[in-house]
Amino acid sequence: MSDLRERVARELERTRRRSAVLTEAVDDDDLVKQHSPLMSPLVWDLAHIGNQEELWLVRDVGGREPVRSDIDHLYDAFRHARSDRPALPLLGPKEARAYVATVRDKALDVLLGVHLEGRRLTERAFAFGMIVQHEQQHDETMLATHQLRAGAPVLSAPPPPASTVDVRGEVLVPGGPFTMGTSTEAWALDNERPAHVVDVPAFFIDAAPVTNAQYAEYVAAGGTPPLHWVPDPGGWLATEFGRTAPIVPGAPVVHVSFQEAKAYAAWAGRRLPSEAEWEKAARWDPATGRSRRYPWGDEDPGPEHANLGQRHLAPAPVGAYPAGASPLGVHQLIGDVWEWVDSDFAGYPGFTAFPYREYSEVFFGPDYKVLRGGSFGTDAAACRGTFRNWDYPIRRQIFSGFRTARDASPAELA
Ligand code: AVJ
Ligand code: FE
Repeated sequence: MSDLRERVARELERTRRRSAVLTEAVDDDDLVKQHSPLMSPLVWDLAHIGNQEELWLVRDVGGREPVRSDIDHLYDAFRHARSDRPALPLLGPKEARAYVATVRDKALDVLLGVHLEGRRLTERAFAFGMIVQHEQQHDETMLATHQLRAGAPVLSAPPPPASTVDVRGEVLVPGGPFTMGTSTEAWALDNERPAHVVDVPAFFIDAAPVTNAQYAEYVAAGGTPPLHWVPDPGGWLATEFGRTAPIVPGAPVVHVSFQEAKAYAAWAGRRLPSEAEWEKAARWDPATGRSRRYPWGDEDPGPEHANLGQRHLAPAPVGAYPAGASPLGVHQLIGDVWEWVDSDFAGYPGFTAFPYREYSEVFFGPDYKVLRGGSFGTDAAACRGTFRNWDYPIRRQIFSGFRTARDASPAELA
């Protein structure tokens, strides 16, 4: 097998192991029931993962006969809202598992036979990379469903690393142009393309995401507690994956809506960064003027760089990832918590929908706000310095936090 073919097969396999963990940790009742009207039953996500793989890899790339064309409509996310999915005649747990396994066998067979080389290499290899990212994104969605599930804990992981450096205050990002988005990142999705130059005036950005301790002050002043916080005479507790424990003061706050993030920033006399500001803080290297793939450089994320991939089931305290900081000293931009930015989800100049409008273009507009950087539940395959996530501004069942920013005054630049 070629290197690319082997790498794709390994990524498909690694990703399927994660889906298995998330769907085998609970019993069949828990798989088919709806844990929140905001989420699909886990068994829907599982069969939807298989159906997307059937549509893109087995039918489109492979040109094979359908495995189950009779169920396409059940797993079309545009056809049925999440709240309506439990009432559909969905595949049961056993059928769903058999279905995704059959589709996977055929997809691997397509992978063996397809010409990855040649003119259509990018398109064909890209379809496999997109399926890996799609499954990982649904795995993160299933992790958020686990977070909403009542009952005894079923998932476990070692605690995140401790803080080893003191990170506080803000960092000045000098004004001037930088390259936003990408035209060269192999697995980047349509909405991350193309690379384009944006002139960003000087601004200050928090060196770390807003912490539980900082956010608790805002709650004491009348702000809304994050989802999953529980009041206790001794302070705030949080229930996470079935375990209730005191909030970790130094860890980034999680499960906050865009609206509350924005209100917090105003209360603190600051504002949220724009999407361009966030990406400049994350990627711009003042020494070369180049935009890096990640804050720490061009290497793929390792466990020393960022809290990604469900290795831990919580954000790590601020100061736990010094090796992941940007050249300007901005920490934990990648991993831990998705960060709300004050920008609507829109196409970059020169945007072209690929492979079709339904992936991102139909979501462009003022209804959705952008989140950047990925969370502890985001896999590295679905997280880049250019990666863009989006959601409604009221949503907080996702692993969402934020950091704040402010304009730099002329006096501060002199
Ligand atoms: C990019 C996370 C907003 O889950 O709605 C999954 C990804 N698109 N299936 C979502 C996605 C189609 C998407 N987000
Ligand atoms: Fe999907």
